[in-house]
Amino acid sequence: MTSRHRAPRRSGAVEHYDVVVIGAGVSGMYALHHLREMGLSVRVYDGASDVGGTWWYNRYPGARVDGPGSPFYCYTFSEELMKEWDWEETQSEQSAVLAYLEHVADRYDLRRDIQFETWVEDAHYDEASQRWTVETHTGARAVAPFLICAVGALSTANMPDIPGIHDFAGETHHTGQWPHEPVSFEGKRVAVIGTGSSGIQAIPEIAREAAHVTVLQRTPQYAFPAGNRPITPQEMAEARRDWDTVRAKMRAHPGGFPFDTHSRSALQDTPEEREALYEKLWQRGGFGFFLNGYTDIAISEEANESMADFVRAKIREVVRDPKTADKLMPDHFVMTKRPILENGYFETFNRDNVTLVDLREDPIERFTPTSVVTRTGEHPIDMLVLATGFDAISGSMLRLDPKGRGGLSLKERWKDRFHNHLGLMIAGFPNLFMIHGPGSPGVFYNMPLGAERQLDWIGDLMRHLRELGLGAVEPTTDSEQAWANEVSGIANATLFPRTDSWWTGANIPGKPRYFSAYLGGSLYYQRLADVAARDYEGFSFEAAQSAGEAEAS
Ligand code: N01
Repeated sequence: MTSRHRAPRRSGAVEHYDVVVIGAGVSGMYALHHLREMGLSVRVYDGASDVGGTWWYNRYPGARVDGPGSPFYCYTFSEELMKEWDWEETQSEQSAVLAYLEHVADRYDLRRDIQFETWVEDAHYDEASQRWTVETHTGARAVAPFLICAVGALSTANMPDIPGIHDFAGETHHTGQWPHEPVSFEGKRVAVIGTGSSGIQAIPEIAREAAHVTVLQRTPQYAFPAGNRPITPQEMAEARRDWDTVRAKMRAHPGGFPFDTHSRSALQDTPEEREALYEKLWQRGGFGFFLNGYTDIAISEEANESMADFVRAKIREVVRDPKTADKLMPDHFVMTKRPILENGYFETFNRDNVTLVDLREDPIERFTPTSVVTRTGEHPIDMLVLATGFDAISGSMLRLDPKGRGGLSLKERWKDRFHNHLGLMIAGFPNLFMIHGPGSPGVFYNMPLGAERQLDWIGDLMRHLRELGLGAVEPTTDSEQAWANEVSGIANATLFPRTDSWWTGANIPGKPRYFSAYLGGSLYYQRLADVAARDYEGFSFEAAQSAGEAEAS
């Protein structure tokens, strides 16, 4: 593990590496950089034609960071990288995040080890050689002891199965597979299905250009002002001034951002005090409601109701037509679907070229080549935008469907539940690692930082194996059960599992319905450190089948 940037071995058409990584998004890029720095030979495959993953695919109009945002949605492993990249807005546009990732790829010369436009069709483990073989759509094969699945928590598009949808003759675009050529809405009648983060970002942009927009809404949503604004040079300087302290603060914070945490319950305040705080956070915009608000919004029904009432009143203030405002009233626990940041979404319903259809009262019956037909009538359209989200968290792993010991398929293993330990490994699938998979904090944490921290831990485990002459590691089923209990125990103490959402898998028909993310925030990384300190308690190891061969791999 000391030689730098080890070259792969080739035998016939098969290439041999130390590690194969699937995915060249935020996580796969860091996997390549980190493991290559450890001296390992790494091959990355990605179906896209360049780096970026989710930021490469999601280029629909209005796409921006809709979390706490810049300048802290970034890699933290290099102070130089932090110092040389200027972020311009707090909620960076998709193109700005992609430009940053392209810069990272250039700076660390990542592309030389990434094979683009290459779809991995199969991955299977061979117990005798303790190796994974991946096969790509071109028929090429690569063999490696370690397989890292950086396949994205939000990358397998959810395509609704609606009668006649394939007969629709106009352009159809899913927000997560948006074309690279410009899409013109000018003079067109556009229907949008879906009012999650993507729909709520895209709809105001589409409405500015289109002749007419029909918004087909299944669940009304709470959305908060994005509060996007330029980042001043002084703020960038402040973020960089004492990077070690900022980085330490990010690592200590439950969500991975360098902000102070608060510990005040909504129920400790009077209704007037609550209202004053909500109003202040509303005016400020951004993720303040969740980072600087009350701590019990996702725990106490009463606290939750106080915030939900406030947001509903705000929607009513903005939307002029009371009937439209009624349809826009969310009725689930606020925060228990992914909070959304908006830029003029509710105002859009005051335009005379926008119609809202409430699918709960007026469901879609079918598509024709030129229209969408709901129970109460027909809406002629020229274009269909599917903002229908993703088979999230577990979906991309299941699409890959790796085969572990004895040819066991992941689809079979995960039929009823996404069994895993620490959100990283699966019993029966030795040496396979997931990034941001089920059982990890994933989408509840600053994702670039979360990927770094998971991959640093994985790198340490690989080093441990090599140092002790071990060839394979996997969790025990007992440790998987204990982890499942821990993940569910935390989630069940909150209101999150009580709402249908992509967090609970309820958006995908037939998917196991339970809350699979670890909600303990940065405690997760303490758990990882503790497991490593206790000689990887909960994992079983196998000796390398032959020390010589393991070293040669
Ligand atoms: O997907 P969603 P998304 N018929 O699942 C509706 C991240 N993100 O792409 O709520 C009718 O949230 C569905 O209805 P319902 C962010 O974490 C990040 O918007 O299931 N409607 C819902 O309204 C986000 O949470 C950024 O009842 C159907 C919508 O489609 C996550 O990605 C930007 C339907 C899907 O909403 C996913 O967001 C955007 C059907 N058959 C997203 N099927 C940035 O940071 C689904 N729906 C840049």
